[in-house]
Amino acid sequence: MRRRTLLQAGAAGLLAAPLAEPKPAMAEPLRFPPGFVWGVSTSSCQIEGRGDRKADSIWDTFARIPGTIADHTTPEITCDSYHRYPEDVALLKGLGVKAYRYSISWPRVLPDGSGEPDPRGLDYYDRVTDALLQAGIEPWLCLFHWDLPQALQDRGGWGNRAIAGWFADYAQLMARRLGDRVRRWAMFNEPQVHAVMGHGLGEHAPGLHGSEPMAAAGHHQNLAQGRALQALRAHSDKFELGTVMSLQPVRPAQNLAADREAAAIWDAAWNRAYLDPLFRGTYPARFLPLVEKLVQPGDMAEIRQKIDFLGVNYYSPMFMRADPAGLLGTNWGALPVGMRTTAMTWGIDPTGLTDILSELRTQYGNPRVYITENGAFFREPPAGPSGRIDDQERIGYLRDHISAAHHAIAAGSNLGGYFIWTLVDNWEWAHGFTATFGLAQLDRATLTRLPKASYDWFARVAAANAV
Ligand code: IFM
Repeated sequence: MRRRTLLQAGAAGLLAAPLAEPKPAMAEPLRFPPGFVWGVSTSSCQIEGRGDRKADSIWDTFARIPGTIADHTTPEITCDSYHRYPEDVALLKGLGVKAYRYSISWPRVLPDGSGEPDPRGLDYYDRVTDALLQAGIEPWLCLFHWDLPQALQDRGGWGNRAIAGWFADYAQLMARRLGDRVRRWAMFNEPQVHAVMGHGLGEHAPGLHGSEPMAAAGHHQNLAQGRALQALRAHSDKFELGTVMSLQPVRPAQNLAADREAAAIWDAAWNRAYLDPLFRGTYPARFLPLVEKLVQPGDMAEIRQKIDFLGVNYYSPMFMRADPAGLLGTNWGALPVGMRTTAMTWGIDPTGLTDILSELRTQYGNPRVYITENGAFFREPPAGPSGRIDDQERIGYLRDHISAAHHAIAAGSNLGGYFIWTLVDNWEWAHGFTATFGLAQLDRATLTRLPKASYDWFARVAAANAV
């Protein structure tokens, strides 16, 4: 069992109260400012399947290692959106959302990571983008959601500083190809998760362990982001450029000096090692010693870029404890007594979202923010006579977080939209298909998409706020 799952599950088992009865869905959805963007997010590796892709990503390689994926599945088929994207677009249209965040599979368009593109990969993203536009849905394109070409991992991956140039070249290729139709570009999705889970704790691809690979992945992603932002800015002044981070309030598991310090270290490694370089051109003091050797003259100026938006992915707060044997002397701690959890054993706390938005407002200059992921996995009842899964717990979770977002706007946050994670149950990384976050269920045998009650509910929220 994985470290995060094990510790939080243990904690939840001992301390957390059983899930409370979900409240009924909002009868009158909250009103958001005109122009507020409602959307849904997905990622290439989790939905596309291989299709006719020639080259592996690091997740293909990782999933072949016995014991890495909970249900021993691989991303070979997932939702087969490579072939079935018209069904996804039809679902989006039925939802009434006006924005869709999806990502490019870097190895699909550049099998070697750099050099010669594969026209089939580029054609695929043309088709998806055109289908979205025809349906009246704005494409929000993310360049990197963890599926690095294996060919680049073989050259050192995020441990090799040269990757910053490879990434900027790849970004330019995509801008040349899709820049006439795509205006919103996110450079990265959750660089901290990729660095920590993939390069520090070994629970995600590429399965590396330790603070050194973690810090190198962090700094080189930051640098790559800075280079790509400059390249895309030079390409077009019409682009809206940003990036997406997983931001989580970090709290001490117990009110002990050692846990308070563990929380501060983890806050630096998880949140501020990505926010501070981008907005301030510095690393936080508690993270700096890890990257000092890697930072070359000029790096921080390249990383500190003006962005048009910050994407915030929010699910839960974190509770940390001191652990001399753990990464950076920290480890996940027990959740507060009575805190409800999702089936991921992640604590449910919508005020964590308002806390994050308030920090961005007060400490980082109140940037334009979009919540680019929020959602939940709960054990679901089987489909009822209507054929719909009645996922009231998900509806309750979404309603409470949308309501927290509404509070943040009232408090002055520059929040412009909210995207749900995710459209259809998909391949949830090391959890395989065992963790389902979709507004629609995936029938794994037929690959049919079956909307759940939350799909209808979210359609009503979007419709009530349509402008
Ligand atoms: O599925 C992931 C997604 O890829 C990144 N953010 C969190 C989601 C749920 O774990």
